Amino acid sequence: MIPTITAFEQSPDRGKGLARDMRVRWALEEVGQPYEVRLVSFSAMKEPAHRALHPFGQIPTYEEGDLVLFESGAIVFHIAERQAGLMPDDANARARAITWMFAALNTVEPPILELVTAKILEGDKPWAGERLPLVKDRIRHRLDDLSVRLGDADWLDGAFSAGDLMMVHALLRLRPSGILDEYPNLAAYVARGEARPAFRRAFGAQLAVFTGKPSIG
Ligand code: GTB
Repeated sequence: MIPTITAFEQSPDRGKGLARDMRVRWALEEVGQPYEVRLVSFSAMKEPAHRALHPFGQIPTYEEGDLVLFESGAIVFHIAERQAGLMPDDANARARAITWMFAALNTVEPPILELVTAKILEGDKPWAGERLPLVKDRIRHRLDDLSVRLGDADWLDGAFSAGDLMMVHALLRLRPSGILDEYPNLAAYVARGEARPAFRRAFGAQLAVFTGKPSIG
């Protein structure tokens, strides 16, 4: 069965792969699962029809027959559980890959999102200048540890997994800040993720929504 996902009709990043449907597209590409995309406007997202799929009125969602999912982490996990390519066969290695998915979403991504909030939503507040360095330091605190753990390995725990997919995508959001480049091994890790053919296909498909023509980014 071909699943359908939802994505921004007009992404604020102009299709540069930062919106979270990118994670789902990338996972589907990694496992070789064709999919369809339904584009939704910001207003349609808040309508009852979309809220029936996503209680918070957001993208991405995932529909496969009777199954409806929201939350990019849950969707990627579902894809990785059912199809080969994103989870190791060994039970303990699978558990560790899942751990890295949670680490990406619960430990590494939150301070990165705080930076986005501090810059974009709160950048004009009188206290923004004082808050920004604190937020950046909280990110560095996480990246210091992540960088040590990754060391000179290609991926976080053996072969590329759904854990790397989530981590690379969370880190991508940091690139404009310059903080990622303070960690050459993490910058190289993200670049390795972006170089994967499945990433390129997913990126091209997301960009094509904005440009109106197929592209591989
Ligand atoms: N925890 C949820 C998940 O992981 O699926 C979060 C989903 C979420 O934040 N969705 C956002 C959304 O629907 C799009 S991805 N926002 C509309 C709304 O809440 O009304 C977040 C996002 C948006 C834009 C960019 N960008 O342009 O750079 C990057 C990421």
